[in-house]
Amino acid sequence: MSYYHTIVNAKASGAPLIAVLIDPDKLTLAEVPAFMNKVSQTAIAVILVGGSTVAAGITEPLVAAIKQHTTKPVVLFPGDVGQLTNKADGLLFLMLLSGRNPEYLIDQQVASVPFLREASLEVVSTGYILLDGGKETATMQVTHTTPIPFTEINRIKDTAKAGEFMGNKLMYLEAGSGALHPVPVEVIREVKQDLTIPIIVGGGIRTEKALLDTIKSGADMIVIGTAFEEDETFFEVLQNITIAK
Ligand code: 1GP
Repeated sequence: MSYYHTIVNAKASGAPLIAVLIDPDKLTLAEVPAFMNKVSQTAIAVILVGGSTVAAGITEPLVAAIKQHTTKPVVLFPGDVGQLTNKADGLLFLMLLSGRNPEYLIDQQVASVPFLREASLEVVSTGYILLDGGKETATMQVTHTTPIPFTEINRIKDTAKAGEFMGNKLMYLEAGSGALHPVPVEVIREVKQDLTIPIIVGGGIRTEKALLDTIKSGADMIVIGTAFEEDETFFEVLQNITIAK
């Protein structure tokens, strides 16, 4: 099934998906089998691959290795056009709506077209809103943009709604990789009420409570990266919780 429809179905059913984010800069090829063995024992439904500063050429062999260990959709979450590979199943076609840098609003997207035109990836238009999770992140440094504070709820909502009006099919609320504070429940709830498209939430979710709060607040897909990188026992948290809003 299309990964996009898997997310749409999750929204309809009220049982959000959990996605693991694998950063090609942090997981080596040799570590893939053991890591994917852990993933297979959990309710993780989607595997995202990407990062802000990944060297060209290392994403493709990593995705190929991951695909040897899973039938779950592997979806690119790229920081730039150099991370594209047709070995994956899909692509979050991101626009950095919180920023005002044309490089990440249109230039990278145009540059990707010659590759994507020939590729078989499922490409899904995704608004990407960087929020201030309390820590300077690589995304901020690379994109030269500033995140929106959690307190500016109307600005967050208006940005997300503008993305929906412009045709985004998914909206990603991002507190930043390794954020000190994940996206607050109130922010997710407000955006959720205002949009018809599914909402992805990630950044700084590293405790069971943060995960449960994010589930209850109405996120349709929850992305976790750092928690698994730093402490693989976090996989056990996933085994023990009921994933329903
Ligand atoms: C980052 O939202 C993802 O782009 C995941 O964040 O690494 O903090 O889990 P963490």
